[in-house]
Amino acid sequence: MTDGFIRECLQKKHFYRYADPLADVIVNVTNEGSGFPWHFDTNNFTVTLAIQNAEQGGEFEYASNIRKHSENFDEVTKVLDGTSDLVTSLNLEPGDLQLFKGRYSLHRVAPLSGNRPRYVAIISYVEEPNMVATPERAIQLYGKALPIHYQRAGMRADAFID
Ligand SMILES: O=C(O)CCC(=O)C(=O)O
Ligand SMILES: [Fe+2]
Repeated sequence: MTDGFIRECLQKKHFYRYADPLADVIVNVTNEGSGFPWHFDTNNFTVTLAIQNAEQGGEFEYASNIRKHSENFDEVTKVLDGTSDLVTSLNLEPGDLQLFKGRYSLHRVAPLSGNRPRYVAIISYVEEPNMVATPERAIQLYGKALPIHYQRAGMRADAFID
């Protein structure tokens, strides 16, 4: 799989690998009792390669382009309350490659159960070069921020390292 192939599929003029060292290429591991809560991505495009499914649950659910034109809080609230009719549920099989625009589409991994963890590889792309998450976002998602996150936010990196 090359960046060129993905770029051609998405037909984007502005297209770069996400430069965030914690989030550019990751394997998402989800175990029994958890999932991945409703969220929007920071990056524009995500390529997901399904590796292993859980025994039950773990579907990928999304509300397509729900905040494309505005934050659309009323509809977002319905999704969070489980009363929206805008949600699509997708059951990916190992080997499936998904191209997903997550910045404007609220999405989650539904809670899963069973002994087998769910694995997916995720490669992220953005429309601006050298883009990384804010320190707050990096800590929310990955439990830590690196010097590059603080530097890009205009903070002294060494002021935050233990
Ligand atoms: O595990 C997945 O299928 C998607 C996870 C996700 O939404 C993300 O990492 O932003
Ligand atoms: Fe996401």
